[in-house]
Amino acid sequence: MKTWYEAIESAQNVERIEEIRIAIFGKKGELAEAFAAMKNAPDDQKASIAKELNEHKNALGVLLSERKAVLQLQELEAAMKAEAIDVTLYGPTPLRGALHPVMETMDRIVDYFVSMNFSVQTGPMVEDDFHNFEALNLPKHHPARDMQDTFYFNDQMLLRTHTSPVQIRTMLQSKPPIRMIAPGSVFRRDYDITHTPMFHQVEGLLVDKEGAVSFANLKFILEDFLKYMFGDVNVRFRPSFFPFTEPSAEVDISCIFCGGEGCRVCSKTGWLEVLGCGIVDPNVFEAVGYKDVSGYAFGLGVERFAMLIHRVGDLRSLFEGDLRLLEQMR
Ligand code: 2NL
Repeated sequence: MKTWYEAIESAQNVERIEEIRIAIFGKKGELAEAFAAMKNAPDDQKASIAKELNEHKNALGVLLSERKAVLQLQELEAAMKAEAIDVTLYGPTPLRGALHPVMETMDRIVDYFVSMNFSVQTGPMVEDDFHNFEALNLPKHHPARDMQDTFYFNDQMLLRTHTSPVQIRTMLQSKPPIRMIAPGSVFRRDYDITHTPMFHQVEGLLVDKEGAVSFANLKFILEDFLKYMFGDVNVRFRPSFFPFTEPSAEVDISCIFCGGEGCRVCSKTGWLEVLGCGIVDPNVFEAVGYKDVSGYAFGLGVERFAMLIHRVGDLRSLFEGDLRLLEQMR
């Protein structure tokens, strides 16, 4: 009986405790046998043997359950350790989307003009001859219509070649004063290194009373805008021509790649052309029935701005959806 105490103390798992319990307390266990053997003992010793056996029975019972509890706890802890999940481990990095650089640039352009109290207008991409050409001082057989290779559906309907028809629609629908921009996609039959058949424009238009709008007003807002977009650059206005403005100008910024020293990007000129503008031609106002007004207008290509801001060399890389490029834009 005495050796069981040591056996219980040195048992290493619950299974072993159970074996020991059966060996002691089972039907054919050591206690049952010892009690059975008692009947062969002399009568005067029976009481003391029974007392001793009962003491062992109680003590071993307590010891067994105590040791079992300790081993159960140990086994539970071992199992929990083995099955534990480290919630601090990094999982696979989820793929995150991002705004396309062209849209991000467009948003930034729009933000500037919204801050200057310009409203944002949109219009249809499928336009008619009047809104896209006729009203913009581009009558039939005007050479500028050849310059703008147009996607025609028939002799009246076409994909807009610029966002100017939005300004025409806005002028037809409301009265001056007008302060608006028209951001959106436009379409031309061009596809080479520097042209895609669809690209994005933001055009601006301001109209007020006769004599209220000057070229100086236009110069101020465009200079301020270009410094907002490109930082501390120089801005210059070069005389140019557009059918819908007179006088007209093209606007350059000092080259952001060489600081104006002259490099490959600016063709050694030190300047980058970024937009076109001018004082709205009276023929445009006549086409929309506006009298005694003056106004300025401008237009820019968003892809060109995005390429300069992100220093992307090839226009096509903006359209190929190459993740190596897009991932750098986050
Ligand atoms: C460019 C030049 C320009 C306009 C667009 C315009 C619109 C109306 C009346 C007068 Cl409704 N003008 N738009 C004027 C000057 C230049 O765009 O280089 N765009 C990419």
